Amino acid sequence: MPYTEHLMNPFGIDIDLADGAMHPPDTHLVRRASDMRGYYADEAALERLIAQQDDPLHYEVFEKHIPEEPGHLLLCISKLQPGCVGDECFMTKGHYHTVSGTAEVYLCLAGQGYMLMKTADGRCAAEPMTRGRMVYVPPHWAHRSINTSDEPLVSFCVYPAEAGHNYGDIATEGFPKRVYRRDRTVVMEP
Ligand code: PAN
Ligand code: ZN
Repeated sequence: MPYTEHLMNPFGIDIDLADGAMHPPDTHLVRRASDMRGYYADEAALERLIAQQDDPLHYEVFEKHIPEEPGHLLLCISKLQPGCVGDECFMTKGHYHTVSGTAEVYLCLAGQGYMLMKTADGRCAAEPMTRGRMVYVPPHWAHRSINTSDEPLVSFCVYPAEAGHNYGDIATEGFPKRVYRRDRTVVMEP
């Protein structure tokens, strides 16, 4: 098929670098505290948060519609709220890519935290995230953002369009480390 038959038109979008809003996004994915059952160490603390704060917003992903086909790049804004479940810092679920040999670039626009990464064979790495810092997630590394600050952790993410998201393996395996805030000190354990 000649490429002209499925040619996509170029486009631009505006991104508010301070608050992470994309104008306009095509899809807006919302994760609430109740979507995070099974991810935090202190399950009772998560249930208290859900009950006392009416199931608060946990994180959002703003995306553009781009074909999920090799050659394209998917892009999104990831915005993770500040807070703790017990004393464990708010985090995203985390995932491997379904096509696990696909990488991802995260450019942190606001906030502070970590990109926690692990491989299926047990390696673990944590890269600090702060405004202006880029984190490269190589192929085969599961990845999760963790917010250690008092403001939203906002990142711009780009990855191959065929990557897909595998949440199941991380939901089962977990990550080898957790990040806590105790007396305003950030602690990574074990
Ligand atoms: C990101 C993540 C986003 C939300 O766009 O999807 O930060 O985190 P979870 O997907 O773990 O819920 C990305 O890594 N895309 O591939
Ligand atoms: Zn990813």
